[in-house]
Amino acid sequence: MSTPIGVRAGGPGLAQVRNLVTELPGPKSRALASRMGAAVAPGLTHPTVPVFAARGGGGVIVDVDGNSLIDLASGIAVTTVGISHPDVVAAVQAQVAALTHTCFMVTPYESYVALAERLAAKHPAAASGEAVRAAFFNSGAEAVENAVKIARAATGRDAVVAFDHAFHGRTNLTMAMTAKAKPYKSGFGPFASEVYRLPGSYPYRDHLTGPEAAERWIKLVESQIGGANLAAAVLEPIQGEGGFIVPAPGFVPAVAAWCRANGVVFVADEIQSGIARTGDFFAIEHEGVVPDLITVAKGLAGGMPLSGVVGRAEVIDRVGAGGIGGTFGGNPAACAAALAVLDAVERDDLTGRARQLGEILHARLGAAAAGDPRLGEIRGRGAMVAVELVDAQTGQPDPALAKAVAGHAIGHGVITLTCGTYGNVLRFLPPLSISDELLTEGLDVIAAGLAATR
Ligand code: PLZ
Repeated sequence: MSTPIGVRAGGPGLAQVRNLVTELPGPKSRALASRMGAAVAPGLTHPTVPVFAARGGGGVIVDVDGNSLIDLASGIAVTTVGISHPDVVAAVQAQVAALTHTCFMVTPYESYVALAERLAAKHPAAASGEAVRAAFFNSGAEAVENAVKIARAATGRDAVVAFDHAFHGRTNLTMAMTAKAKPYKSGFGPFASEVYRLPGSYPYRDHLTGPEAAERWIKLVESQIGGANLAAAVLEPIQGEGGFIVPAPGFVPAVAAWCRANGVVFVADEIQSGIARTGDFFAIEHEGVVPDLITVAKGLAGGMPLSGVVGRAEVIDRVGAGGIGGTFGGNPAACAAALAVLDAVERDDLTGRARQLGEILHARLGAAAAGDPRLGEIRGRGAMVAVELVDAQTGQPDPALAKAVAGHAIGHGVITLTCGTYGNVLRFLPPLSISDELLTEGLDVIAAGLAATR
């Protein structure tokens, strides 16, 4: 089993192979699942086959029974550099030994500042010499909340527009911005006001070109919200939970241009798509668009909780001292981890690696789709790829098939995720440290699962 050139697999001592020594879940996982059932809130999403993790690294998770599973989920795009990447582990260990916490707003420390500098340099606005600044928080939802606060303060306007199929989090404001009622919103209202939702671009289902979808969106904004009332448009450049929807070419640039012309803050929510995942550092780079604000989280700190807003100083500087922040935001250990992640991304060319993995994903899934009309569309960029599963006759979404294939996969030691408004999308977010062989083996299991359900 080879490790990709230049990529450190992480998880020292873990063989990068799938190796099943018990049925899945094994006896220890079953015992833990029963304790989980008694002690943990059932309102959390829980896997249909709960396999409890003990160790991990590279593309492998070793469970409590000693099974080695192939990781095609990265804990929802978090362990992009691999679980327990050695540089992340070393950086965190050194940082917690020196400083666990001071609160950046009480006694600042260098790692926070260094991370802000590094991320600012990666914001597309920095390329034209514009000043860019950053602020750090703990979760993705918190980053989105703060982006909206910044946009409202900067514009003096209230309205926020989000898109069909969007996911922005589970806090009150971000629930309002999230599209899907069940399980995310039903029973949890009332929601934050002045949040509007409009259709974006979903070429597989709306059959519109990018400019057509943008024209529809602009007309709706102008007639239903009013450009002068709109503080921010918040868009995932590739929608995550919503189904890995890649907008039609031209849609995002047209929306961004309209925002710029109308004084609306354009926010790219890169919480799932950012940090080298799509073959660029930010997915928005592919669109050639300079967003005002970018939200980051997930892959940023290699598994440590950290999120942030990175954006044009002209916008961010409009919030007065004390207006944003939080006790734990930008914790020293999380910032140290993120600096190690950025080093690994640059040193190991992880954007290039994401593109290589994307080629394997598209090739293997494309082969599975040949002669199988249930694979309606394979889409995504870099190592953020999904297949939308549909009924072969009607073309209607087939969530049962997605569930069956994901169930087959976990039963055979491959961890995947489903997503999509209709629950019919199988998504792949492998760690960028996975070997070609391990990814291919995982995708062979998916192909076998598809064949078994035919
Ligand atoms: N914005 C684009 O993808 C998190 C969580 C799924 P938090 N999505 C995965 C789930 O069931 O909770 C996400 C995202 C985008 C915001 C968020 C929210 O990030 O760190 O979960 O708050």
